[in-house]
Amino acid sequence: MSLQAHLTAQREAIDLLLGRLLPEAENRPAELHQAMRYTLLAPGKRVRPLLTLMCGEMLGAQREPLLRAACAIEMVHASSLIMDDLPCMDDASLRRGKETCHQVFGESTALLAALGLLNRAFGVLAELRRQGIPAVRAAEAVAVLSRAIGSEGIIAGQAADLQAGKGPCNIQTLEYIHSHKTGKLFIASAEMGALLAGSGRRERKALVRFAMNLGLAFQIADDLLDASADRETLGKDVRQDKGRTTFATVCGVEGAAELAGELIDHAVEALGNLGDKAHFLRDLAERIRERAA
Ligand code: GRG
Repeated sequence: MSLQAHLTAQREAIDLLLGRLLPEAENRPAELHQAMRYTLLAPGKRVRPLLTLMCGEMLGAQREPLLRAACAIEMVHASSLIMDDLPCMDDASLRRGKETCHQVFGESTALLAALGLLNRAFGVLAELRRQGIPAVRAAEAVAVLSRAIGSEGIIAGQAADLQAGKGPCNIQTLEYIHSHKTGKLFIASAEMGALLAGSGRRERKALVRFAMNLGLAFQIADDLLDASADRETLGKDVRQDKGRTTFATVCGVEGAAELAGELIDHAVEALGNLGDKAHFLRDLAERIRERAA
């Protein structure tokens, strides 16, 4: 099967289950559930849950619990997008081709929707026991996600980003910000797949290295697109980075693309021992290389 056909089928399965894992839009409090569904079900690329599925399926995880864990990851991502767009953060008006959650539902409902999604993500993981996943493994999945989000994970990256503000920052700080804001959830996505497959340390370590490099390369591509593409194409506000230090401002456009290419090389290297079964992961990495080129 081609990567494209595989991605389309996987995205459909993710979208279907995402819709089923949240309360219906008319369930009380209806506005809150509408807001949660609004951002979660809007057309995103679903890169992180795809990564979970690819890693887990490659290593032999069971389909249903794996798909649920992948959806939990996407819930966290959607939660972070809602919060990131708030006036106290990026103050954005367009996300996933639609008005941002707070613009449609108001700030307080958007904040509650973000919290609701975050909470539901942990619930979905805890409920994996009902899918036959041993309690110890479900608890480990909760721990993996909690570490990725926490004050030494995504939240650390966001705090450092806010602190850096529009002032200059060096490449080390920039790397810290994005390896946390973006990289940590990529890592958790891959680890979750390996964990649900019951993989050993070596495979897990290889996938963590793969995802760490992939996540940073993805962020560089995001920076480059923010500077070059238009709002309609990306479906979100562009030039949000204006005045901010980005990989493109520190390394120049060509230098940033080169750096992304090097990171993709490292990501692919990390898959070395996994052999041919990692072909979808290699293809995904190449897609991200093209995105940054
Ligand atoms: C609640 C987890 C959580 C965190 C709170 C607001 C915040 C702290 C962190 C912001 C994290 C963030 C939004 C990082 C940006 C990552 C990024 C590259 C987003 C764009 O991802 P895409 O391109 O978007 O995959 P789609 O819409 O396709 O899913």
